[in-house]
Amino acid sequence: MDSLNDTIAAIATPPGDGGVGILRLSGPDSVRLVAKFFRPFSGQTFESCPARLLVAGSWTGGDGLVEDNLLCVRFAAPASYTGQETAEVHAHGGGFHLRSLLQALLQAGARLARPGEFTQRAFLNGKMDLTQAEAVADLISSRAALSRQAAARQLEGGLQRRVEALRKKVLDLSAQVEASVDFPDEQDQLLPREELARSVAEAQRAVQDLLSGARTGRLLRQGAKVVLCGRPNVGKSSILNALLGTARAIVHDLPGTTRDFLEEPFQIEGFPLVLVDTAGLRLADDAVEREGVERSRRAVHQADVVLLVLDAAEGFMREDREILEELGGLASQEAPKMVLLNKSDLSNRSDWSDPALKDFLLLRVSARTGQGLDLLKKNIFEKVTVGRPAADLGEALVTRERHESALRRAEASLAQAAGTLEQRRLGSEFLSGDLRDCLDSLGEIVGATTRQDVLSAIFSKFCIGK
Ligand SMILES: Nc1nc2c(ncn2[C@@H]2O[C@H](COP(=O)(O)OP(=O)(O)OP(=O)(O)O)[C@@H](O)[C@H]2O)c(=O)[nH]1
Ligand SMILES: [Mg+2]
Repeated sequence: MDSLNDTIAAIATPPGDGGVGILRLSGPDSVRLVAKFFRPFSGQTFESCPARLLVAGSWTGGDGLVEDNLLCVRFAAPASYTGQETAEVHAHGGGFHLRSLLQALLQAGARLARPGEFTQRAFLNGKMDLTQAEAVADLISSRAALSRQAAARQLEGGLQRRVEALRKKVLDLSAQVEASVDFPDEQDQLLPREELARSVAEAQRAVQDLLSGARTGRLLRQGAKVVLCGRPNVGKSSILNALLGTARAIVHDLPGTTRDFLEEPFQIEGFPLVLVDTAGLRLADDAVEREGVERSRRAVHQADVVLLVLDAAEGFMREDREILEELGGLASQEAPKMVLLNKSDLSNRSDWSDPALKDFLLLRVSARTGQGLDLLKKNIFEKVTVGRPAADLGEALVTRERHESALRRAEASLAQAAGTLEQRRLGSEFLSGDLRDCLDSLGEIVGATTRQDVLSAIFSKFCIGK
C-alpha cells in the first residue's frame, strides 16, 4: 500500500464542464502545494489563513500569469474528512481547466489519488468504520429514495452501532470465559454455564435479526430484478410498457416478438427495481429465437421476483404448465413468484383452480386498460421489502454480501459455542476459541479485522476523488 505520507490530489467533481469544479488534496504537503499557486486577495499567505474558511484569491501558473480567480479552503489535521491536513481548490469547472490545475499540483509534488483513497485514509485514520466508508460509495451511487435513505443511515453509523453492540456482547462473554481459562480449577465456579448459554442465545438472536434484513438491504443497493416470463404472446412486453408508462418494448400480435431480454430501471415508492422483459419461452425452430429463449432462462435464474404471465382469455394451457414446472428448478428459491392473468379485459371466465397454481398469488391484470397494475406494484413492493413498512427501511440494514457472509460465519461460531456449552466435558478453551472466531467475523464487517486485500478491493470500486 502507498504511504499515508504521500500528498494525494484528484478532481473531486464529475468530468465535464460545470459552474464550479473542485480539486482535493490530502497529506502533509497539501496546503504548501496549493500555496505555491494560490494568492489570497487579502495579501495573506494561504498557510496563514484560518482553517475551514473559504478564501478568495487568484491562481497563478508557473509562468506568472493568472489562470483563474477562485476559492480555496484548508483543513488542519485531524479535523478533516481524511483526518490528515487537506486542502480544496474550488475553481471554475471546465474539464480541461481543472486537469491543467491538477497537472500543476502533480508536477509540484502531489501524487494522483487512486479511486477511494481519500475515504480509505479516513477509514485508516479512524474517522469512520468500514460500513460508513461503504455507505459513502452507496450514497453516491444511489438512484432511488429508499436506497439513498438506507445509505444515509449507514453513513451516520446505524449499522456500525448494531454490529459494535453485538461485538461488545460477545467480547464481554469472551472475557468471562478467558478468565476461567487462567484458573482451570475454579472452572465450574467461574463458568455459570446456564448464564453463558443464555448470553450466547441472545447473541445468536441479534445476528439473526441483522441477517433478516440482508436480502432487502442488498436489493435496495442493487435494485431488485423483476422478471416477466411466460409463453409467447401473453402480453409480457405490454405489461412492461404499461408499468413504465412508455412504449419501450415492441408489442405485436405475432408470437415471438421479443427476441432478446430487455432491462429498464423502475421504482415503486422509492424502492429501486429493474424490470426485465424476456422472449417467450417455447421450443423455437430458428437459432436466433432459441438463443433468446436461453437468455430468458438466464434472466429468470437471476430474478429477485418472478412474474409468470398467463393469458386470461385463453386460460391455463399445457405450455403454461410446463413453464411453471420449469420455474421450480430455474428460479432462485428465495425469489417470490406471482402469476399474472393478463388480458383480463377480454375475459374473466377461465378456471384457475388447477392444483399447479394453488401456491401462487394470482393477480388479474390488463396491460391494455391498466387494471390490476396498482395492486401488482403493491405486491411487488411487499415482496422486496419482506413486508417491512417503508418507514422502517431506513433502519440500518445489512447491505452487502460481505456483511452477510461475515454474519453467517459469526452465526456458525455461536452455534458451535452453544454446542460446546451443552457438552459439559469440553473445557472453556474450546468456548473461547469459538467466541474469538465469532469476534473476528464481526470485526470484518466494521473493518477491525479485515484483510488488506479485501480492503483494497472495497476502496478500488469508489470513484476517483472520493
Ligand atoms: N386485450 C388485450 N390485449 C393485450 C393485452 N396485453 C397484450 N395484449 C396484446 O397481446 C399481443 C401480444 O402482446 P405482447 O406484449 O407483444 O406479448 P409478449 O408476451 O411480449 O409476446 P412475445 O414477445 O412474442 O413473447 C399484442 O397484440 C398486444 O396488443 C391486454 O391486457 N389486453
Ligand atoms: Mg414480448
